[in-house]
Amino acid sequence: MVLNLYGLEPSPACRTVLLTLNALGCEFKLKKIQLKKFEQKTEDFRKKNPLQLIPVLEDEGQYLADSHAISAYLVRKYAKNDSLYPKDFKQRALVDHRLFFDSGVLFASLNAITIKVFQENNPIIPEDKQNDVISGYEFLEKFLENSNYVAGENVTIADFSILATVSSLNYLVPIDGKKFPKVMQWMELMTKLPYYERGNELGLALFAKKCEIFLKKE
Ligand SMILES: N[C@@H](CCC(=O)N[C@@H](CS)C(=O)NCC(=O)O)C(=O)O
Repeated sequence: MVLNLYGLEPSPACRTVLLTLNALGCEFKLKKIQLKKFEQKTEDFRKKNPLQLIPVLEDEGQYLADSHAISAYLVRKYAKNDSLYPKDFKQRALVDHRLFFDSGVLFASLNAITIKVFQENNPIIPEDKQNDVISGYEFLEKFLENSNYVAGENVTIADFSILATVSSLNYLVPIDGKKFPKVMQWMELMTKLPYYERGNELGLALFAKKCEIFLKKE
């Protein structure tokens, strides 16, 4: 069964799903949705995701949206074991906490900046928006105080989503390695994953290039 992923590699939310798909070894086709051509705003795409955002996964004729929800679904349906999204209630509660932290805090702070920089074409990142990002880094540093990964001693989909977001944020509000050594260590650890290149690195390089172009305008 070939899955279709509607999205684009530079998009952090799409990279979360790319990490999950590659970690699971799922066969999939990337159906590119060009945001700069507003392909997510078409009537056809609205039928796939009423929120008109990428990524969207198509599996057996069903369309699923939101990178966190898609990743959880993929593990439940296709993983050989539950390590990426544990079935144990307490472990899962921790993973869910980190996923919601990404969605509600980290990704929200990224989105607030990318709207300004990419959509409004404004190269100046307001201080309050930078502070929101730094406060997100502070929480993440705390989460990593006593564990190698963001939700314990094993890699989970929470690492995928937070990595996709934070590695992108790093190009907009650089992470201070002296203040956030655990965050830096964890990011380095994540680059060792065998599916890191296909899941995050390639798309992140495109995202970095985009940041360079838009921020250079100052
Ligand atoms: N919570 C959603 C966020 C999705 C999202 O904001 N996607 C961005 C790309 S990273 C998008 O589609 N932006 C297009 C737009 O705002 O029109 C998820 O995790 O999938």
